[in-house]
Amino acid sequence: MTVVRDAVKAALKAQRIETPSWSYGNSGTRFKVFAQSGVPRTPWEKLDDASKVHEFTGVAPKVSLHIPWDRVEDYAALAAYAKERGLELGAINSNTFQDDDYRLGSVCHPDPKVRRKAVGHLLECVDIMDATGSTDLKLWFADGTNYPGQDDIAGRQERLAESLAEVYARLGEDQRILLEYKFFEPAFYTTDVPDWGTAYAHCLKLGPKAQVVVDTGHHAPGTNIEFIVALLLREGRLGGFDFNSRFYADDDLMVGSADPFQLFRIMHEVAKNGGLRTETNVAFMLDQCHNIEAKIPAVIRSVMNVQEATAKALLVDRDALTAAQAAGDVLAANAVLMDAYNTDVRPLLREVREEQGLHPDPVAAYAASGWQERIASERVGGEQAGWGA
Ligand code: PSV
Ligand code: MN
Ligand code: MN
Repeated sequence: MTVVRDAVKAALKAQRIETPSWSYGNSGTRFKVFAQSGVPRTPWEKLDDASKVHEFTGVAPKVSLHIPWDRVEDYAALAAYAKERGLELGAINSNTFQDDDYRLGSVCHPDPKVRRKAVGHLLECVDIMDATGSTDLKLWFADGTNYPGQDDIAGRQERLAESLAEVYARLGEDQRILLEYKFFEPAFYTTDVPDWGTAYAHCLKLGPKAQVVVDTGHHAPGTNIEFIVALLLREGRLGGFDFNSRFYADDDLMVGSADPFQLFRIMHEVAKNGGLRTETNVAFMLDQCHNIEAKIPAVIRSVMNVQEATAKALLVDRDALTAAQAAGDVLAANAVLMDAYNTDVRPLLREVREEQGLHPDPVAAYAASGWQERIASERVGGEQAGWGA
């Protein structure tokens, strides 16, 4: 039992969770953005906030950037700034959805000039990766159509494939494309990368440096996400996660808040199928917006939620599970999973943190650190970062 516990602790200490720069900025719905005090005004300040999440959790050293929201003159300097704070720059997220030119799409647009502009942006993102040392180019396309007949469905797939191939050819040795899917929004009739199957088909054509990203908020209600995870891992094409919670659509709420059991089921498939091994290179990223709650504590809480689900997944008695499955003992197999899920892993995680020299309660430690008060008083003037900045 101690051996198991030690192995679980070691796996928890080794796990890395990447936080998104946009979770630190102001965000909202199409109805209202509620500005908060102390919100970063620049990518540099977003890194300062991310460093607090890492300081108190010990497992969040990577930060995803979004271009052009995090545009700076000197990306190498931004990477150096991150390094000074114990951070690394993670995935570079492209943005081909905020220009007027993209009304009918970006890489799937019927006009070659618009496709050229979109591909140009993606290539620029790879240049930025060269400067920051980032290995992951995360692509999410808002492309699709609203009305039957609006455009040629297969033709758009062809344009997508051509655009992706050009970007793939530009990747360096250690760089990869993480292709994200979403079943609808902003397009409502067809979406050009609506599901894991479409993303997987494109990745297969591209080659081994293209993998699928599973954003947990991007599925139709009732979709069995853990099945997708198991399948992609088996095929070597699970590049990573964009973790968040949803009740309805792309809600981007804190991961593990709406359905912690689903998160556990996902992490069980990850753990069981080798997804926690460093060499499998699954990026555990958050993709969240904190519209009404305090941002840094929400990111800390989210990291902890992923850790709790991971700990429970690691506690699954695999031998007992395999034996029950082989014996066709449905109830016993299910009970093994439920036992792990119903375990209170918070004491174990407190121990893990103490062994790493951290405060056992990251949320309390952050609250006591005075950082929130400091940024609220110091970050005055200038424009707070938000969606699109
Ligand atoms: C839009 O749906 C989205 O939420 C995608 O999940 C991307 O990962 C994210 O925006 C950042 O571009
Ligand atoms: Mn996402
Ligand atoms: Mn999304």
